[in-house]
Amino acid sequence: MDRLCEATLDRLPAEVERPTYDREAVTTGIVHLGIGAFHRAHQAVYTDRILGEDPRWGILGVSLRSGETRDALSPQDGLWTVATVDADGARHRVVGASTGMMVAHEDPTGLSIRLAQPEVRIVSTTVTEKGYSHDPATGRLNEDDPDIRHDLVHLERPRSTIGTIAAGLKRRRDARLAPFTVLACDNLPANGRTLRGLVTRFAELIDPDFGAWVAGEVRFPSTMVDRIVPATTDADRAAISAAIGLEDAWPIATEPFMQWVIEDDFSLGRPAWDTVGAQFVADVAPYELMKLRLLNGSHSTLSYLGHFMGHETVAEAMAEPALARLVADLMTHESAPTLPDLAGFDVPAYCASLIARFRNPALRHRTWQIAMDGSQKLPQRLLGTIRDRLAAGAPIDRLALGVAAWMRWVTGIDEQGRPIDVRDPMAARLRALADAAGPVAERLAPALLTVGEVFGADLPGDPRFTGAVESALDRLLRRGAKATVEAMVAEARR
Ligand code: CS2
Repeated sequence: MDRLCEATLDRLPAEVERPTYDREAVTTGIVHLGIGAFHRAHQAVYTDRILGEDPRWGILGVSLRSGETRDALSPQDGLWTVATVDADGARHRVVGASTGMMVAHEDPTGLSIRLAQPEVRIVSTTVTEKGYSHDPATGRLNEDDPDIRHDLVHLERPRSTIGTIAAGLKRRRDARLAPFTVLACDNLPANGRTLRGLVTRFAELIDPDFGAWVAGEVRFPSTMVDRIVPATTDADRAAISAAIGLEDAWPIATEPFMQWVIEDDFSLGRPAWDTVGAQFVADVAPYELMKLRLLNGSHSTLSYLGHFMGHETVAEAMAEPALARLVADLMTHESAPTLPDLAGFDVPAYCASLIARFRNPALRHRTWQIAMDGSQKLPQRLLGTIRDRLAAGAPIDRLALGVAAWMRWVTGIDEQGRPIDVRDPMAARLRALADAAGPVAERLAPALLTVGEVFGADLPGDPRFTGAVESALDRLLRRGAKATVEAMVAEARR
């Protein structure tokens, strides 16, 4: 089978969407850090849709870790397929928004020089929650992070996301060029404000005047991003290549739904993403809370519990009646009441749409993938909701069960005594705490609650929280996830 590339584009079946603009005319207006599947199925698709009208916004994609994406897409002239799949079948779009790819650690200096080029007006990020060298509980820069410490001394060849952004900004400042806008596109609370704080603090540590310039001159709009994009499997590659009649080594299978809400705060302009489905607003916060708490908080809870029940995918977990009920009740009775009033927004309908999205039978979204990096996810997905519920004197039983399920997860042993491949920046530390405590809730919960980077100082001191988590963990350890969930759902029905 021939490879997808510029020369074979005209052999695509008529029903496959492809770039209708002249890719040769596209210039690089955006440098994106973190060219994983989510970015290539989300921001790159929105951007691909506007390049015919405005070719200034091509994307230079930067991998911060490995060269596999660059190596897979270079033979394809930076083209990839996004397959939108659901019960009705699959629709395909070949995306051409890439103007090139770099691997940061191969040429960190070259990358910062690239960021300083005047045509680059936006630097965006999808580096996942663990890519910000921050303390998840406070959002503050982790100044002990090895890459941060390296970059503070060797800013000419940065390793971290924060250092890379700061290096590009410093080159622009030194060259008296206006700064690019920094556009955070990760699932962090107030992601733009959080990233502004991190880059400003880093810059201050380099030079207080540089820090003041970043704080005063650089724009960091916040965004809410949403599209469920599972890691691509070999089965996806085979199905998508067969559907388009060409080999695509690096395609993506995703859901039909996509949403992007962006604060309209750009110093050097921005693509007209609102003409292709994105929304520009003055304040993203309500949209972000809604999404992080209703979608992501439910995702994490059902993934830990579902995995313990033996379900490999979200759709399989949602086929478990008691778990589906628990997730719906978590959204409706514990998370939704903490949301600010979004004028005219139909929260019950949104929750119903989330349940339908989770049930998508065509998406093999692994519970193990969502369970990853829980130490970086829990604060914005469950703990913020818990704080608001406690402040309102409201129950947190289902939220606490989600926290307890994470605690069981980080022990690294499942209900059959088999090892769990726990991926988390704090995995070793969490495992050591769990091993020292042993599989007894009254010791295990307090041990894990000592991790201040996750739980902060307030929650471990609140007996309503510690009691609810310890009780839920005890039930999980003694009775297992399935019996615990079924009992909680039955109690709620009485
Ligand atoms: C998921 C998210 O992997 C995870 O943690 O909860 O990637 C989720 O699929 C997206 O936020 C949906 O927009």
